[in-house]
Amino acid sequence: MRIDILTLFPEVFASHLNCSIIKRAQDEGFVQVVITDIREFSTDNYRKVDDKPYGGGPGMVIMPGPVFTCFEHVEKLSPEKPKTILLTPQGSKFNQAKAHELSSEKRLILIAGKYEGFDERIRTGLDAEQISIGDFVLNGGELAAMVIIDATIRLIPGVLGDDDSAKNDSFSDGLLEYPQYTRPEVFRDMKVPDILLSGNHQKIAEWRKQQSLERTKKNRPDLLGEH
Ligand code: 6GU
Repeated sequence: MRIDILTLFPEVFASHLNCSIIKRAQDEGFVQVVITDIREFSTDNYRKVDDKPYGGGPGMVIMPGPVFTCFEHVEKLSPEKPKTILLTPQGSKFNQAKAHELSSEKRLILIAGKYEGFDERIRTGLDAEQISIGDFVLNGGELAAMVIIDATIRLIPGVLGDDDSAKNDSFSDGLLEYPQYTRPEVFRDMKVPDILLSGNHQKIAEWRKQQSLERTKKNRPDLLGEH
């Protein structure tokens, strides 16, 4: 998969992309992530990319020119037709199902903007899906883009060493993950549940399912359709 990110803050991506699983996925050729600075496509002497909103009001709005030129430049860098995503708090909410959907794409282009917003023609003129990562406002779409690529890359077959480790994740069956334990058996008077030491795999599977259900009911009743 090729992922292009269009951003006004290219430097914020470096540390995360050079970490653990994402780094390995790139080194092993599962994914190529390319960052492009929208500001490089400003036609203004001062490299300006935003301006005051028509009709008045606070803040600045990202102009369509630099974003369209940047997008058209990046699109031509690879022959695959991309799926384009615009990061915005007005988009539809990202979740694990969407991560699975994106993980099977050959090519993604993610466009991150500032919170005051994009000129509406960026939404309507580019064939982009608008995605939000939750009901809160970030200063820019960069962290949202990182959340989306992190969740997506780990679902590309082969990226996680053990193919099963994504299957047991929270949300993969619509429930939160069950409790996990490792050594020691007793830590500060807190004991590992006997059932996990029993060696009875069927009983363990039933216990885990039950724990998943209880945890989901308590913390996320919305996932069970209970509000
Ligand atoms: Cl995608 N962008 C911004 N600026 N804020 C957000 C978001 C995106 N998702 C949730 N909050």
